[in-house]
Amino acid sequence: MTLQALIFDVDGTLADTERDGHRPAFNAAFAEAGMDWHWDADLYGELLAVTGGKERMAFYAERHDPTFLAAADAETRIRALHAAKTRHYVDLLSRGGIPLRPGVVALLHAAHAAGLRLAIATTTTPENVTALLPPELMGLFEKVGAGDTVANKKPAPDIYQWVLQEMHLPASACLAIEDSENGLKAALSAGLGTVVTPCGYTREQDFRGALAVLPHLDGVSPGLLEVWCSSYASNK
Ligand code: XBP
Ligand code: MG
Repeated sequence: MTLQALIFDVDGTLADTERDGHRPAFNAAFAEAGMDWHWDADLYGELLAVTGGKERMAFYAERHDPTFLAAADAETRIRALHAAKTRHYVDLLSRGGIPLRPGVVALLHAAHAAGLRLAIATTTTPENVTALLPPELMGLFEKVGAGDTVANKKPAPDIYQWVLQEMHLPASACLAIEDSENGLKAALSAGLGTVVTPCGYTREQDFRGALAVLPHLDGVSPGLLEVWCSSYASNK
């Protein structure tokens, strides 16, 4: 089937946001709440095994601060910490904290000009997407599947399935663009051909099953994506 749409992951794919964006925002929320949690760059790499900020905090607490989780108000505290983290993250982005990765802007414009439909499938909170992308790029996306839109975050296929349903498209007419193994698993489980462009934290991960693994999106054209989409369909 001909390629009709591209579905983009956000964190790591559109911008390398984890180490110098999400991580300091979590740490600022912990400090503001008077907690002694601090996630250094190595520890944060391990915590990325779990997608979703609230889920990541619960995962950390399970291992490093079980008494936190045993308290009756643990869930409320995680929600409050997450709201504070989102505020810090959005603030950091509004100060121009994180640039988009090479080739992203050109590919989005070229794909749109070529008549491809565009969507987002991410684990992050919707406000974080709007804060990262300038309005002229945000306006290119027809659907934004983000955060708690679905119950199960990546590597579950749910967010991709939600986007496909919203766009009334079969997986065979779309390609996913991802940066991580969890993201690749989610997209493949939804039946999507997937191109991976690893970022700082994900370079050593297992990308078996990807149509291509690229250092960046610079030079990637809609025509090339169309070729990969057809090869995925014919090899299925
Ligand atoms: C990235 C994530 C997110 C962010 C934090 O997912 O795993 O959890 O690290 O976002 P993706 P929130 O690469 O699919 O965009 O704190 O807003 O959950
Ligand atoms: Mg990602």
